[in-house]
Amino acid sequence: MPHKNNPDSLGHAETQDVKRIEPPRLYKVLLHNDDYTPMDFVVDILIDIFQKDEASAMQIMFNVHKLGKGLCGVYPREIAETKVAKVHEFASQQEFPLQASMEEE
Ligand code: TYC
Repeated sequence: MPHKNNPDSLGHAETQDVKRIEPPRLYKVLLHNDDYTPMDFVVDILIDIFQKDEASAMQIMFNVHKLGKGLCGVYPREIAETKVAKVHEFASQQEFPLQASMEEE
């Protein structure tokens, strides 16, 4: 069977009906500083949820601590939403006020 967008066996092209696939929109996930969440807990969050190694996790945590917020990673929408929800779930289980947010790149 000739494909719709390819020439058939006689070399005739049928009407072009090309649907270009848009690249997925990407979202930054940010972590926000607060005065109560322990540094070790933030480092664990970065390792467990954002798959950072210990050195990168420490660097991001100190960056957030000093500057107020910091980038944890960039992901398609559903993955970013899941990571934000996990941060809030793990933090509230321990009654820490840690906040994450996402913004489109
Ligand atoms: N500022 C917190 C403290 O001094 C540590 C901290 C770092 C909290 C990063 C949140 O996203 C955060 N214990």
